[in-house]
Amino acid sequence: MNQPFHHPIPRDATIYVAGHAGLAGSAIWRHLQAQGFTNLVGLRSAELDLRDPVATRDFFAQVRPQYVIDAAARVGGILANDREPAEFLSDNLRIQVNLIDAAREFGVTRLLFLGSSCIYPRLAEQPIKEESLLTGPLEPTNAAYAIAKIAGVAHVQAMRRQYGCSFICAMPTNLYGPGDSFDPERSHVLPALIRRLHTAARNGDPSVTVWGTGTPRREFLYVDDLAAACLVLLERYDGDLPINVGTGKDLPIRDLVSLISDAVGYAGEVIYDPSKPDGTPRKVLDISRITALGWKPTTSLREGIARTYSWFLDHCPTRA
Ligand code: GFB
Repeated sequence: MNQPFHHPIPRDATIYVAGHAGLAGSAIWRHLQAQGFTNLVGLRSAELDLRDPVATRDFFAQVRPQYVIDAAARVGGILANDREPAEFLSDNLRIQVNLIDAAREFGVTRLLFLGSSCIYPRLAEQPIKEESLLTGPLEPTNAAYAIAKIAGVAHVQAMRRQYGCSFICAMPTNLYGPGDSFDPERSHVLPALIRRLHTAARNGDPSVTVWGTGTPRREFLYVDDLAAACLVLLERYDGDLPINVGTGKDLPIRDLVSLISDAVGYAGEVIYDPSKPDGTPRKVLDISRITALGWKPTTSLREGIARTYSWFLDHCPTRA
C-alpha cells in the first residue's frame, strides 16, 4: 500500500510566489503569511518579466527559491480569450516554460503549477475527473489558453519522469474574490456582473445586458479557498495527475445574476445578449481527490460574493 505523502514545509523556507500580485497569487501570499511562512518572495512583472528566459534564470540563480508556486499567467474572461488567442498561447507558454526549466536547473524542492478547469474537453463527463484530460476536443473560445496550460501539465509530468522532480499541478475551477479584475470587457463573468449590476443599481437603470443565453453552468471557487488548497497539495500530494480544486457545485449564469442582483440591490430587468459567446455548456469538477487529502471549500458563494463586492466598493472607482 502507498504511504501517504507528508512533507511539512519549513516555515523559513524560501518560497517564490510567481504572480503574487494577481488574484490567485495574492491570496496564496496572504495564506502563507497567515500560516507563519517568513521568507516569501514576489516580484511584479515590471521587475521580472517571466516571459524572458534570461531574466528568469538570473532571478533563480540569485534568489535560489526552495519552493515555487506558479500563479503567473495571462488570464481573462471568455471574450478576452476568444479575441487574443495568440497572446494567451504565447505568453502563458513562455512564462511556464521559463519557470519550470529554471526550477529544475536550480534544484527547487517542490513546484506547484496552476492550470485551469478549461483544460478539460468541452463535453467532458460531469463532474469532471482528472482522467478526462486529453480525451476530447476543447472549448474553442479558450482553446489557446487551455493548450498552453495542458503543455504546462505535460512539462511538469516530463520533469517528474525524466529528472525525478517533485513538481505537481493543480487545476482550479473559475476563481473569484478580492483583487480580481473588474474590467467590463476583459474580466470573468462574476466580477463583470458585480460591476455591471452595481452600476445599474446606483444609476437606477431599468435594464442591464448580460452576455450569452444565461443557461451555461459554472462552478465558482473563492480564491482564499484555493490558497489553502495549494498549501495542502504542496505538503500532502506528490503524483503525476493534476488535482482538481473546486466546490463540486455549479449553477446557471441566470442564478448567478440573481445572487449578484441581491448582493448589490439591483431589481431591474435582465436582458440576455445571445450574440456574445456562451462558452462551454457545463464545467463542474469532481473534487474527490483533493477532499481525500483533507481539504474542502469553506466559503459559500453568497458569502464570497458579499466579500468580493465589499472589496470592489473599497478599491474600484464607483463612477464606472
Ligand atoms: O467567466 P467567463 O468569462 O469564462 O464566462 P468561462 C462565463 C459565462 O458567463 C459565459 C457569461 O457563458 C458568458 O457568456 N457571461 C455573461 C459573461 N455575462 C458576462 C460578462 O459580462 N462577462 C463575462 N466574462 N462573461 C473562462 C476561460 O471561461 O474560464 C478562461 O475563458 C479561464 O480561459 C476561465 O479558463 C476559468 O468560464 O467561459
